[in-house]
Amino acid sequence: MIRATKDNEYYELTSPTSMPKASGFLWNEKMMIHMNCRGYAVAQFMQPEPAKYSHAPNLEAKTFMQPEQPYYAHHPGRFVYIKDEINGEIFSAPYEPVRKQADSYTFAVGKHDIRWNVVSDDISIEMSLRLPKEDAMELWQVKVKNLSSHKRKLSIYPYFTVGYMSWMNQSGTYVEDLQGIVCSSVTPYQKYQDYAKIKNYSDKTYLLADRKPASWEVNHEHFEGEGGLHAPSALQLDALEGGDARYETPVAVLQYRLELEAGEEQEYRFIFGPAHDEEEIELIRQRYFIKQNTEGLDGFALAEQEYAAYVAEGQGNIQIQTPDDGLNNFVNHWLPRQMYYHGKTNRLTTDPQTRNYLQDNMGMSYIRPQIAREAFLTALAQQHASGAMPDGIILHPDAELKYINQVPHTDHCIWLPVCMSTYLDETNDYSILEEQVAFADSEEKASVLEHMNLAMRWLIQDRDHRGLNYINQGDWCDPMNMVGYKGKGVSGWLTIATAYAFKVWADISEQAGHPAAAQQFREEADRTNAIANEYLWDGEWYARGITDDNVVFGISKDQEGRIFINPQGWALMSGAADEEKREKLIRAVEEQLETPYGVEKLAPSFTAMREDVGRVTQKHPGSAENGAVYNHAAAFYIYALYLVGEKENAYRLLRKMIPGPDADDILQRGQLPVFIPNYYRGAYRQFPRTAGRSSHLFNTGTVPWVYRCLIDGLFGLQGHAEGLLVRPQLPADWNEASVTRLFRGAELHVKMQRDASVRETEVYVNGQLIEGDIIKDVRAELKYEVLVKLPL
Ligand code: CEZ
Repeated sequence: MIRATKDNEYYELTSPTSMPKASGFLWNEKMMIHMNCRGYAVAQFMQPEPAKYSHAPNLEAKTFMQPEQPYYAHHPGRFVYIKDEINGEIFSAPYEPVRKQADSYTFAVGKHDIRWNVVSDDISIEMSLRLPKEDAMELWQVKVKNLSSHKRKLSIYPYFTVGYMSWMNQSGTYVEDLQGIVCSSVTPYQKYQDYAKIKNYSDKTYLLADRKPASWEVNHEHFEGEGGLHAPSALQLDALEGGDARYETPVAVLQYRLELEAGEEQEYRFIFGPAHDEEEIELIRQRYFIKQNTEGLDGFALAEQEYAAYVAEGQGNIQIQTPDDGLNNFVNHWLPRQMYYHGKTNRLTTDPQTRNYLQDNMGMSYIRPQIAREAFLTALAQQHASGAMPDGIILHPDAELKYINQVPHTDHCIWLPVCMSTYLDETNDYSILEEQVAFADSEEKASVLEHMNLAMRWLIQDRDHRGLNYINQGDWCDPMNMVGYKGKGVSGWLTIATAYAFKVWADISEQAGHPAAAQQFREEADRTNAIANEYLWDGEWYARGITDDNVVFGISKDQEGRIFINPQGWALMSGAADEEKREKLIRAVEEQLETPYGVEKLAPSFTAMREDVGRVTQKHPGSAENGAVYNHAAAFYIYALYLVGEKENAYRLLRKMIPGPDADDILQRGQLPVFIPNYYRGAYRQFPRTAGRSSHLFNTGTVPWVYRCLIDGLFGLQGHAEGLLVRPQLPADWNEASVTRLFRGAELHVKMQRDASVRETEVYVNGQLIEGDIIKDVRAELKYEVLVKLPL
């Protein structure tokens, strides 16, 4: 099987399967390559640190959710193989790894569970996934039913991937007492100081079963064998071999044998998750599978109920009925859920970016305003006495600012008034401004009002001689990192956004009884708008910024990145754009940025690095910030359109955020309308084939802005210090719409309809025409019937 060549220059191997890892290696001054007999390679070169150029198709970063996540045969997954014991045929559910076309297949995404129903050869497999409310684990249910008219003999094999856990230590075995598989590892580390941290990690992965399996396999290679994942060798055997993994890649596979009469069904339940040690796994087993309450329900069953209730807490405060069914469904069911996820989890990070934290809590103002309130106080307690906000907000005592939060961005202060205004609209809780809060670098407390004033003043002083705001290594656009790293470059968007922030803060100050401060900030806003118009207006639209070398960019003479969406929308919000500029920039956006899938963030997308702009230009053209339909930015623009009463443009673009209703549109985006992704591919005019494709990344600041667009814009049912402001902006082809609006404890049933007899909007509350457009004195616990007559 192996032999040396005659001249001993080579060793030869004559089978690719007998020693599948048999390998050789080559090196030179700059690189090495480790090449195995089956064609696999690991190569590394120096630049000067070692780097890879042919990459494993795995996640680049463990803590990060990837856009357009690539999937491949060995990608982590949860599957069940089904084998007919009579004829040996196999299929798998949900679909991978066997990829056998089922007779019927349903994938159902719910609010608190995800289900599949797969029927193949008269066997029905129902899989469902739920989570408990608190614990990190997956609760799986698998039902197997014989749909045929005769008895069936089957084996089913839940196959849960564990994968390559650690190069230091990884193993796995079946543990009889636990009735489950336990895989163990040690998170790799180098510094002994890190031991204190890693020793507490949950480095075990387990699969627990409520029913005793006939057999199991924990060794991934033995399971897969030569058959490959679509026909694993272990499934050819009568019984799995009960293997273990000893510094080998583990897997969790169980085997159950079933004899099902015609019509008979069997049910299996599994728990899959991480744990610290076997004691903890034993406690989980007791709690979820063994102990029962007085009604005979175990923890598994109770967790389902508790989790459903938990998700249901994330109801929004509008229920809508409009002529657009797709919109109704999305707004009533999915949008608040996505918003709640952000507000509850802070995107599963211990140091959320400050702007994300504030905007996610802007969304929480509609669902759990108390949580939003606390978040504003938490953020302000980390402000510097200079007024500057940190790049991230620390939410855990052991947390530190990591990754992007080590890169200085200059926009964080503007989000304070912008996001707080929504909280105040919803709650009218101006008492938050009187709360006393310390600083990151000073124990001395100051009121929230003073903190906010400091933040605004910080924005005023962090400017160049022209009065334009520095960008440093980024603003809202994270990867715009090289415009101003030398300390001179400025952000056009941020300058304009500060003007808007001053206006919002002026309104809040006025309302809080500080008219002089309000006046000052209004003047600041006007001054800033004038500066924007002097240095940033390019004739048809606003520039994005001016680099360290004083080059204005995002303008008509640029070949790539000629126009950026953010300065345009925010200039509508800040009032920088007068009537004429408004018309021009809206036209420019429509002509250059609008696509069937929404407005792009910039166009044309950069196809090469622009070193005075930064890594945003290195992202693939049409992906993410480099010219995708970046929904967060699109939502700002739509909000701006509503602010200036551009209701048709606003609705057209708003609708483009949701996949559908046409089948072609859904297929092109490739996503179910159950969340808004952070982007749809853009570069529509450059790469139409891929335009519209969803990133599938559901972490995005888009959602609270969409909610704001609905509340403040489309339905115009915005909170106000005196009550509820009623200013709908329904698109012209809607004759009616109704909204149930929960507001400060009251429930308002609002019916909006076009009426030929009115020339201006009329609002009737419980049958009475009110003066003006504010429903005043809204009382908690009461219900109101509101009729809004809209002119044709
Ligand atoms: O991150 C988001 C940020 O979380 O990008 C937005 C920014 O406003 C959000 O705060 C726009 O730049 O390259 C990068 O660093 C990217 O910027 C990503 O990290 C991006 C991802 O989409 C994560 O959701």
